[in-house]
Amino acid sequence: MSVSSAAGETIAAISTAAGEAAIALIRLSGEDAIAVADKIFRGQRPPSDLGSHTQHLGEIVENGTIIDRAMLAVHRAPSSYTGEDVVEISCHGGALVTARVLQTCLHAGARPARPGEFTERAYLNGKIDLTQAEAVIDLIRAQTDLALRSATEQLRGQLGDEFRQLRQRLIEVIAHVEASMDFPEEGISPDNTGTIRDRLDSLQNTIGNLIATANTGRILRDGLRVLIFGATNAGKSSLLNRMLGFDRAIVSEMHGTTRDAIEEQINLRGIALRLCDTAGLRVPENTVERQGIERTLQMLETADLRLHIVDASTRPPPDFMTTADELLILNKSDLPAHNHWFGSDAIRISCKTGAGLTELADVIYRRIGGAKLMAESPLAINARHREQLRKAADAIARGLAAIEGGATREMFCVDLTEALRAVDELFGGGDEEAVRDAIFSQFCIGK
Ligand SMILES: Nc1nc2c(ncn2[C@@H]2O[C@H](COP(=O)(O)OP(=O)(O)OP(=O)(O)O)[C@@H](O)[C@H]2O)c(=O)[nH]1
Ligand SMILES: [Mg+2]
Repeated sequence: MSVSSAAGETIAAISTAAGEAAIALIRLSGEDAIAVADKIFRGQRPPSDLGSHTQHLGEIVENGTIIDRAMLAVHRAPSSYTGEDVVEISCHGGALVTARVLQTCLHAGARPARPGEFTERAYLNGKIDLTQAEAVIDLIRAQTDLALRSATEQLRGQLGDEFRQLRQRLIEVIAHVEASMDFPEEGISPDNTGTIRDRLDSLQNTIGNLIATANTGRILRDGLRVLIFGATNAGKSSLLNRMLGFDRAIVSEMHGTTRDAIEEQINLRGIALRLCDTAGLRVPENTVERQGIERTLQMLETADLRLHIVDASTRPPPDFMTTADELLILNKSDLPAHNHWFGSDAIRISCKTGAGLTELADVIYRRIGGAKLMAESPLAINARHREQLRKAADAIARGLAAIEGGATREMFCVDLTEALRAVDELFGGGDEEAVRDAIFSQFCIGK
């Protein structure tokens, strides 16, 4: 695996979040990490004398001035997160003191790290593969137990292992065909055709199963988009506030209160929901309201689940309609229901009293297949993986068609090599730089 030309440079960053805290962590990585530490750390022994994976108390000093008392840990290459010499300084977590410690590192020869550069180096030095690097982002961003479990499994390399097995099987098929390539312009012998077809079918099956986890992966990483919509004054904003547990959206008896979509994330029994309140649907009274309503209609098309809220104490508007793919919710059950709703088996709630809200959560959980999501293997691919797997599947499909069409072995191998390239890119092979930039730019500085 190639090591970037910048890897020799020693980088430094504050790895903990900005703001006041008990401690902050400043990290150094690179050839001169320990030399930089020698210049700025005053302890019983200089960092260059300290054993790997040990931690020592001392002072961070610049030009004879003590900046902070701090703990310093040395992790020598290659047994470190990045695979390079790494020094970690745990200092007091004030914004100014942390910035000063970092500055001291920079004055002593380090340069500021780019977002994700520590993890990028771990990848470049072969400590982790790309799927594990992606798992680091997922882990940091995880909002639910399920997302956390999935990211942890991926970080352990489970998803990478699945991809590696796929790669191995593909290589075996290619090797099998190439072994009989004395006359590449010839077709594949009938003896071989059946075996190869079976193996490729089985590979397509595995790829199909992996691609099928993409939706779960999206839900884990981004949350399910749940849209609250309906006529004005139905209680949409009241429902958002109830489900969030605090007053996020303005509620009023005035029709057309909400003008813009308001999105908040909630955790429904381990599943992240991106709950969105929208502008109420009616004939708009002005351009602002029209825009709001247009936005609601657009969002309705992409939502994973639509919650259609109605005020059950009133007659529905003449153009009222509901479809089976949305969840009809009769709000204001604390008030006498209008005749129209008699006999309706839609779920009844009251955002005023809280009645029916637990049942609503049950219904939503069932609708989104919550139990199945929670029980599934936590391994789920992301959009980039899906793209690569699709490319591989398409190339294999072309290969299969080529066999049926009596193509030459050489032509057949071109398709399979293309499939292999797509699988390799899952780990970071192929168009390295572009893929890497896309992944590591999502990180925070210091990771
Ligand atoms: N009695 C009763 N009133 C409710 C209930 N839920 C909401 N309301 C009232 O209904 C009115 C409208 O509530 P909102 O939550 O602002 O309704 P909305 O659907 O967001 O309305 P727009 O933003 O205008 O589309 C407010 O006066 C709420 O207090 C309920 O369960 N019972
Ligand atoms: Mg509203």
